[in-house]
Amino acid sequence: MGALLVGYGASYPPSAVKVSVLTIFPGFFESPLETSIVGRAIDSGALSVDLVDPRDFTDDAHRTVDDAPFGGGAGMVMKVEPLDAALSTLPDAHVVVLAPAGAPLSQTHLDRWAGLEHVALVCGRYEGIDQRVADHLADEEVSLGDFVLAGGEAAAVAIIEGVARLLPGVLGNPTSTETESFRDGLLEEPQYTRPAEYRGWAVPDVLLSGDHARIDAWRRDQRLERTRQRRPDLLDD
Ligand code: JET
Repeated sequence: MGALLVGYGASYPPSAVKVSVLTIFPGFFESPLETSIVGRAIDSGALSVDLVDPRDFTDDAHRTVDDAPFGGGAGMVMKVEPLDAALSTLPDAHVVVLAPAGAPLSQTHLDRWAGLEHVALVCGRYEGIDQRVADHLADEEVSLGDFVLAGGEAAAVAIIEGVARLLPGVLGNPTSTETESFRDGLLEEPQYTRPAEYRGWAVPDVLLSGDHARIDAWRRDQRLERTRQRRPDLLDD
């Protein structure tokens, strides 16, 4: 029996995550789901992605998913009924709304979602989604950062990729996700490859020295120094 565990570490069967994406633009996801890490995660069975179009949950001839905001104002708001009907088909999913007003997304969210069986990502378009979706149908509301996209789809792709690379067997080197930026709260050190000099731009000498103790010490110092310079907020706690 023990031999069956080879390659899976301590967990068997390996955990698989299903991500359902609620989007009125399912075509947006075609290339991202076929490419690189995400494509391999899907091919290997570690990840499945299911695209759910709220228009398929409308009951009018025009398949209406948006309407004018109560109280007036510019633009349109995504209606609650099609999103509620679509989410009703995913009763066990952990529901995440993508919106600029959400909590800032962090590696901690991705780590947590990579351990769930089913996550639903709700993509808003137009000026936003009726607030009752986030208030009554969602488990959390997250934002990629302090900027506004035309819709949640690009944020959903970022999240799918961030989750996919955490799933067992998806990345070649399993220790690299443990040593990288944010895992221990520091930025990564800079990396270089050949040539050792290009247009007069030299690679730091220490990296060519072959002295691994000095190289490790330099890397630790670089990580601390860049974090101090670029992201002092990461050192605050
Ligand atoms: C976003 C996500 O812009 C982002 O997401 C798309 C978006 C744009 C405008 C409104 C919107 O509404 C969602 C909502 O939920 C209650 O109103 C979503 C930027 N960072 N991360």
